[in-house]
Amino acid sequence: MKTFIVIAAYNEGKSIANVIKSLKKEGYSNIVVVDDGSKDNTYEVCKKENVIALQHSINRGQGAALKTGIDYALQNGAEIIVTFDADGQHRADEIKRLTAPIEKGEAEVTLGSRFLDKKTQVPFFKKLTLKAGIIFTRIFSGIKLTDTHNGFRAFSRKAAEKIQITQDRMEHASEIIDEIARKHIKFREVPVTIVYSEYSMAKGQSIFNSLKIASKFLLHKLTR
Ligand SMILES: Nc1nc2c(ncn2[C@@H]2O[C@H](COP(=O)(O)OP(=O)(O)O)[C@@H](O)[C@H]2O)c(=O)[nH]1
Ligand SMILES: [Mg+2]
Repeated sequence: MKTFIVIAAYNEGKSIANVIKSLKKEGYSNIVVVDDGSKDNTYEVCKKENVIALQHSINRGQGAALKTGIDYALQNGAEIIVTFDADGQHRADEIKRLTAPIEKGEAEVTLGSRFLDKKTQVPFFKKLTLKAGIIFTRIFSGIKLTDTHNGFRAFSRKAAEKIQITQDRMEHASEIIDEIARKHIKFREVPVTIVYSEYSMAKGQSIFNSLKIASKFLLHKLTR
């Protein structure tokens, strides 16, 4: 099935080339990188690596960038869309785990979970925030998951058309799960490994930021 890999990238000039190479090595050729107004050379690196490089002229956030990439993939005949991080935290050789259940028609969406097996060593404070996110999602979206803020997912074309991403920044992660619950979209969690490198840890979301993201999502949900 025609699979598109959609990557939102903000100031990832140091890692994006290796991420693209790892995807090509696994045989993926429909790679869409949305450079979200980066201040570094992310866009130039993507051009050089010969992938579909889209660009926001200002920084709008990961949600907005994924929406741009997903819309592009849908317009260009994608049957499966995979969202993948630009900072090297996801593994290209695990994409098949996410796409297989969709290809077999067993799920419309697959969600990567770093807590389904013991392979990922999650740093203590990150684990605390992620576990709080799981409880938060259970309460406010009524959906029981083992990992709610994992950007490694796959959507069937139909699911990607149904799920509306309106939240420009990190709140989109909660919104996607909320949409799955509200629209009764058939999903499955799949074990994935998240790589914690010094680079990705230095750039990743802080606990303070997570609280901000949670309150912004709630405000949106309650005023919808
Ligand atoms: N398009 C876009 N992508 C972003 C932005 N901030 C982060 N990202 C990307 O989103 C992915 C995950 O972000 P990150 O900060 O590492 O989140 P964490 O891994 O959950 O702590 C990475 O690929 C980043 O490049 C942004 O403002 N715009
Ligand atoms: Mg990260």
